[in-house]
Amino acid sequence: MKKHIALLAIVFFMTAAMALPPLAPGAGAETITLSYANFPPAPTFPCVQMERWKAEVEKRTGGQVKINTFPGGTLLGAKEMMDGVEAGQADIGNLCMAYQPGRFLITNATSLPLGIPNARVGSMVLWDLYEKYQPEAFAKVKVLAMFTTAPANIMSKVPVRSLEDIQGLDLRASGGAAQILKAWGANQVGMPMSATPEALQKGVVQGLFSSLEVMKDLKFAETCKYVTLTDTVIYPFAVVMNMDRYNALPDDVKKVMEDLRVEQSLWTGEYMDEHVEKAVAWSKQTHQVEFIQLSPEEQAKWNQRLDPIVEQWIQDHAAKGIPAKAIVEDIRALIQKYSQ
Ligand code: 3IO
Repeated sequence: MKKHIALLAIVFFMTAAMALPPLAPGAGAETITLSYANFPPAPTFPCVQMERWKAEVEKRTGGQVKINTFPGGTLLGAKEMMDGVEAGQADIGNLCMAYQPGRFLITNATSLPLGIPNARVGSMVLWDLYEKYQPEAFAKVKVLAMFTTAPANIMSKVPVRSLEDIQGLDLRASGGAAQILKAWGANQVGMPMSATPEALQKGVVQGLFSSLEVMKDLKFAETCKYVTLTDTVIYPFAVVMNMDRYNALPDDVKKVMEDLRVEQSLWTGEYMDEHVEKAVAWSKQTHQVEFIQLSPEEQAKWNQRLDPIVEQWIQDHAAKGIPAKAIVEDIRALIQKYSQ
């Protein structure tokens, strides 16, 4: 009998606690619920950073804002992000700019072979470039964060030790990274990361060109037993919010999101860099993946193939009325600034 009363008391107090309104700031205000769409599976870095942002926003608004996250393309797919957020199908979305290369012309310049050394530097360079040029492509949304991957390397089922080995090899990449694969002579196959596990499984591609943390997060180390280290280009990402939905937020909530923009971008870059290191160690230990380091002479041959890319990009984009030369110079200067 005593036991029952104790149990009833516990249930009563738990129910009462759950029914209590969240504490300040914004205590008493109605809860604002926002949806956040993402395209790859939950263990990958875009979703890890999404959960971190959700937790920070919920904490800093004292529970006034609740974020419902949708990983794995369950709300919007990889190429639907920008249109879907603009149309309000999701309140917030995480997108990879490489999947619509013709849409994000200015910010995609960060995926030219200009030597971004890591994701931390890449993310800060991308953020500053966005702030300076305020690209038209993002005019209809509120940008909540921008970050990049670590530089891309070749993950493959067959060893790639020389330029000869990569000729005609079916490798997956997107955007700026895809241009690099073409220049090296691979048969470049374009698709988002979210489609890559199946393409590898079915043998549609023999490997991919991206940052190495996916060796662990998407278990590519099980099929790709070789990595050729090239540390070539990054993939740029953005987190965007529906503009009307953002404008309708109370000022204190806007401030929380505003304050998080650079912090979240930096957090994600640093998380990525640390996670790549862990994934490399894990791939060697758990799956005996061979990491191939090109000789300096071989590396020089690979780099030589990339020489025309930046000049060509400047020509093509200047013809479209974009200050292409200034953008490339800015990226070079920002890399210097953030590498110190
Ligand atoms: C990426 C995209 C989704 C999940 C994990 C990821 N790691 C690196 C990328 C970059 C990218 O978008 C791509 O397609 O290689």
